[in-house]
Amino acid sequence: MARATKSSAGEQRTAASEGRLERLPNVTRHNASEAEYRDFYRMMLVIRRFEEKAGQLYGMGLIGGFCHLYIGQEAVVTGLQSAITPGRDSVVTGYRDHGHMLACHIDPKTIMAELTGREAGISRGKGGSMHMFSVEQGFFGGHGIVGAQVPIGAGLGFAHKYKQQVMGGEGGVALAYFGDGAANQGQVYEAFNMAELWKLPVIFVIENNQYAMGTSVNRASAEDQLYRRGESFRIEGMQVDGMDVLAVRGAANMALDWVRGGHGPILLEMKTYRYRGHSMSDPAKYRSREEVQTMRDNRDPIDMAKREMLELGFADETWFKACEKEVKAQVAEAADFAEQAPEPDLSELTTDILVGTY
Ligand SMILES: Cc1ncc(C[n+]2csc(CCOP(=O)(O)OP(=O)(O)O)c2C)c(N)n1
Ligand SMILES: [Mg+2]
Repeated sequence: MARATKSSAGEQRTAASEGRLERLPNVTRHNASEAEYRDFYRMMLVIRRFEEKAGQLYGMGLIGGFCHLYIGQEAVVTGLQSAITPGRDSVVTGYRDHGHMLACHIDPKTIMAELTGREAGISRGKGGSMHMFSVEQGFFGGHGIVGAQVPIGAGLGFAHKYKQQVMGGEGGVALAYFGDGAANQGQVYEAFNMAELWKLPVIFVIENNQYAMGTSVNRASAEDQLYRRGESFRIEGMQVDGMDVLAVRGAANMALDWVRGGHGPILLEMKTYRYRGHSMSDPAKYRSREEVQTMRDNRDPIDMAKREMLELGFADETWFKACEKEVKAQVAEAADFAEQAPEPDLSELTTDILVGTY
């Protein structure tokens, strides 16, 4: 049923008469070609193997500070970012950011070198896992403050709209990713309000991996159907199987049509799961091993894609073996580079630092 809303003049308007969605649409899975599906598979595998290697380097003491791995969530960034244009559209996320960068086609060598604190790293070795940036590829971080990236995402959306409308540029769309825990942060809702009021081209993506550190979403959220969190700002939401790369890409297609059509922001709740602890130092006592194993066995995004590709005849075992070999070699090359690259010179301690005086 159409939702009735009140205009400022008081007369009844319907969602349809305002050009708004009549109801939450069902997500149509993307009808991938063989080449697309192979690319999606390869990207998910690059992220998985990169993160496993990062975990190993952390264990060897080569990575210091915090390190939050993305293993299990690969289908989310792969499906979404395959639909955007790096450099024209923009991406912003929290601290679990390696996968987002890889899906922005940023060189794995510069990401791994950043993790190991080397000068060749994308933040010259001074940002580490949580603080990376690439204006060229439209990647705006990498943020350690939970939820802080959401207003930044609204700001990016504002910049896209401004550049298009005032400067005659091509426009673009901002993807602002945040977690189920971050979805309870106050600033998220200030950003929602402005984004809808100004009809900004922003796709808000909640990566609901079921936990915020050790707290499950049901324990922390009064409304745990997170796709509904935009309702009081009139932001439409869709809930998506975030373990199914074609469902994610299908949602991305619909969301991009919506925001590029000038309707303002949209909210996507990606139901996903992280296999590893919150960060490398998390003993993960808040959930059972069986819970994680069941997800791995039944809902793994990479295994599910492989099964479907085999069924469709899009690839055979020989192709999967060759893909594995190629991806492992790429990740090994990134790790070797990161281990061998020099650390920043001591003089770098005082560069790119904002010093305030009072
Ligand atoms: C403002 C703020 N509060 C608390 C923290 C500590 N903290 C870091 S990550 C995190 C959990 C966030 O969980 P979620 O948003 O679900 O993202 P996920 O780690 O699952 O990707 C918390 C509370 C922080 N970094 N910033
Ligand atoms: Mg979470």
